[in-house]
Amino acid sequence: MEQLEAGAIVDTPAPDTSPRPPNIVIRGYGQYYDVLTPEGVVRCTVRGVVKRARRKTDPVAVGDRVEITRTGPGEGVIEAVAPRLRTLSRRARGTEDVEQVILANPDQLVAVFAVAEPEPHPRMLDRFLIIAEARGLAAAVCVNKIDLDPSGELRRRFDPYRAAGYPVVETSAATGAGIDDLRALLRGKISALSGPSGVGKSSLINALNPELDLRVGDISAATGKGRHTTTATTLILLDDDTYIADTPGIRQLGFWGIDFSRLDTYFPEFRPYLDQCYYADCTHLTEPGCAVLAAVEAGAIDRGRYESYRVLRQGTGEDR
Ligand SMILES: Nc1nc2c(ncn2[C@@H]2O[C@H](COP(=O)(O)OP(=O)(O)O)[C@@H](O)[C@H]2O)c(=O)[nH]1
Ligand SMILES: [Mg+2]
Ligand SMILES: [Zn+2]
Repeated sequence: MEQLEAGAIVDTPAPDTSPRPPNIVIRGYGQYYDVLTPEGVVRCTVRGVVKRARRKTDPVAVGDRVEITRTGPGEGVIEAVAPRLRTLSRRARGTEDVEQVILANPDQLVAVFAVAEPEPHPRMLDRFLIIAEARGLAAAVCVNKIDLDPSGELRRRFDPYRAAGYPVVETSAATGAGIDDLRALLRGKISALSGPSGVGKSSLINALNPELDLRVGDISAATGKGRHTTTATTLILLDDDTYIADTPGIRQLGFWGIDFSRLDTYFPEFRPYLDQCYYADCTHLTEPGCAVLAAVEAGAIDRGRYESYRVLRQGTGEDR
């Protein structure tokens, strides 16, 4: 019983005031995890009791705060995992109900899109933001490749996100424009940088910390794990208490565990209208007296954002 307590990971979120072990898991390699400690990186195995404590989730994930025992120079064992405050996760392949944690304890999700090359899909951005909202994660938008938008016209597609209340930073990894704004957004937090392939996530991480030299255009270089990289996450220490992770795109994240009946609350700009609809259980699809539909008509809610809501609210299975 004593031992089980030590290894246990509990489901109840810990209050933010609980002491957090300083050691953080930054990378996983099968049976091994690299744990960043105040004295450097320690490669750890995991005590059996930690693995047995929970079978419906990864016992240890990148971003977990852990207690370790040292067993030799640069080597140790993970003895306990602190309760996770939040997770960015998906359903483990080939299972119905096992959580695969992409990143434990993220403070925010930064959705990275490019003004062009590749052409941005705002409806895809909406999906990232919904995943963040549903998990209680703060979200922000990074609009990269602004060097490809000399007139400033292309980036206006992201105006609705500012209007919805999301921080929006505009960057160019190529010229260095806006990198300080991005650095300020990230400061003191654990951020998941997520977005479609090719938008410049690796380039941005390099621009933030040129010593890293992640190979641009090659996801595997960021994780050193070859082909299995869509799910592997590496946490990169940028600065004191500032970490970033290059996390997979939306298809890999998926909508697992999201309650679509609460979808309207995942659109921050809908919230002021939600208690003004005529019907208390309004779905905001066709009902008369719907305050959300009225706001769309009046131009107070962006039509594209509403369209994302409509498609996901009506949709089932494949559409989602
Ligand atoms: N013009 C321009 N190209 C960029 C910028 N950032 C990245 N790229 C290019 O976009 C391509 C994809 O970048 P990468 O960082 O690998 O994207 P990732 O897949 O999101 O990690 C590479 O050819 C980069 O050189 C930028 O700010 N401006
Ligand atoms: Mg990359
Ligand atoms: Zn309504």
